[in-house]
Amino acid sequence: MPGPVLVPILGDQLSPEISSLADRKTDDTVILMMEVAEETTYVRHHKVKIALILSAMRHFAEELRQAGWTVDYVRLDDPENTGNFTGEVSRAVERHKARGVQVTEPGEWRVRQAMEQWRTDFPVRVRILPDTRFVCPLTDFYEWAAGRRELRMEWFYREMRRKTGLLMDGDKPVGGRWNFDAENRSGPEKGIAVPAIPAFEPDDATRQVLELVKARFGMHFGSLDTFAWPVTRADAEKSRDAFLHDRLPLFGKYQDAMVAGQDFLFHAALSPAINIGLLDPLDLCRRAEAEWREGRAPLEAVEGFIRQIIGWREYIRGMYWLEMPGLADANGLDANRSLPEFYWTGDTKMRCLADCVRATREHAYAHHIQRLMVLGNFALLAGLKPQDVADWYLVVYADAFEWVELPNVAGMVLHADKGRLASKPYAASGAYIDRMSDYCAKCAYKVKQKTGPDACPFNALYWHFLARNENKLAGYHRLAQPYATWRRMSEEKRAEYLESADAFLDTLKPAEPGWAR
Ligand code: FAD
Ligand code: DLZ
Ligand code: SF4
Repeated sequence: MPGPVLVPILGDQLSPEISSLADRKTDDTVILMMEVAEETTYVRHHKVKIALILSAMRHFAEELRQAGWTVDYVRLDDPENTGNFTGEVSRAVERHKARGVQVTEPGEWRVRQAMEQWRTDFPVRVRILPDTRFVCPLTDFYEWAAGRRELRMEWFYREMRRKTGLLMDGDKPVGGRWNFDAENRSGPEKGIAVPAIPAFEPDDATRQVLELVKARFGMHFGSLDTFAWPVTRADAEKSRDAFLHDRLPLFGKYQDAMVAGQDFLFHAALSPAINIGLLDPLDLCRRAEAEWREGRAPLEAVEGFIRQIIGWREYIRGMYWLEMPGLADANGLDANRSLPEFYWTGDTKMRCLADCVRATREHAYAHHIQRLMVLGNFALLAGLKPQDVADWYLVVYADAFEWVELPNVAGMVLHADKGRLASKPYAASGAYIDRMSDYCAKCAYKVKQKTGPDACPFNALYWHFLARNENKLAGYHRLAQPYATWRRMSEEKRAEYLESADAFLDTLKPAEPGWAR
């Protein structure tokens, strides 16, 4: 009798519809799930992220067994555990006398390289299948990108709308427009009632994992005290439904707003569940569309939400595979300052940054505009090294996998890819943060003051950034106006900005090595 086919399922492939299982029968297949040291420490992930993934893996193994599959589950503390995917798949091929290995492609370049090696190193046939949980197959993305001078998300997004039929009226967008972003820009309004997001009490399996993480990864960044993420499909679906009913209607309006202490606002907080496979992104979009069709959510909110998923998320994934491996080393603006320590400790007088780091430490989550316009904007303006910044984002967020983290950091935030992804850097002074948040009123710095030790540091850093990158960025059409303003300033004014920024940058204490790797 030939042995079974071995199907390794990775920690972010927790979907019953995963392509590696699509043509398999339960009586001829062994599913392999592996908790391995290399994945838990290739960066020193936030404790919450490790707990989420290991607990979700254990629950998924149970879900598969209930559905009749044979699951071979290797735990982190198994004494025979080799500590990496290759070692564990190799051992399992031997253990089960498998006649072949069938696996869905991984989300990270690093793992893809290892898997390619399996084809030559293992004594059995290895099939690597496309990940069909994405709307746009990579081959289609490469075709879309080929020959285009500019790869803009907006054009790609329209293709995805046509392909899925989401929010379409025949071949026209519903409401006569593709994009309702102009309606989605409110700052925080006093007294807005923000619905709480569902919190899930850890069950026995999760409690065991929390103990394991405390014991083994206690020195990693982050707190486990408020761990409440969904780790099962059923709980992820409860989270999804709560978002669709309670928060989607105001998602668009407050998408760019920031309120101190309100860590989720009207955001979905579903990215961890989507990225590890507990929720299907296209199904989520169809449900969001139904909310609009049934009159329960306005078009601008639903369009904005769907754009994030079939637009940004898919586009980011395509760009990752298109630009790797070079993207990991890109440094188009020659930014070389080390990551300041406050990214890990939150110990800074800048209230916006301190609040974003606090939320990140507590939940392994910060919402998009905090990641982009506070934490990311600071990294851009201060000229932080892209690789330091990318490591930080990969460590601290529960939804962080390199395919989605790196293009957002190197492309969207730091312009390290020289504008392949975004048409201009998202640089902003304190005025933007003041308009979109309630941070500045109680900050130790004065947002309206431009220079000097009491001035909001973002103000002088903004001009410092533009001045030091003038030869690289002055030609950008969308930066013409700020550069014209800079040139109109008196010599003294310009010198005052640059001195003020330099004095602030000199106060930054670099992080000790060892936080991320
Ligand atoms: P919502 O604001 O409610 O958005 C809905 C969904 O849209 C998200 O769940 C997500 O699936 C998708 N989405 C929105 N924006 C993006 C985007 N720019 N790229 C990809 N998907 C998007 N997202 C990750 O999933 N993992 C990451 O590691 C990650 N790193 C980021 C790093 C930086 C510097 C920036 C600026 C953004 C990053 N994002 C990342 C994108 C985005 O910030 C998160 O997806 C979002 O904050 C998740 O929270 P939410 O589910 O409440 O999202
Ligand atoms: C992130 C992560 C962690 C912390 N641990 C594991 C693990 O022990 N086993 C596993 O299969 N996957 C884990 N993951 C997710 C992987 O890092 C992820 O599947 C790869 O990076 C490919 O995207
Ligand atoms: Fe942040 Fe500046 Fe506002 Fe302080 S004043 S919260 S540093 S933007």
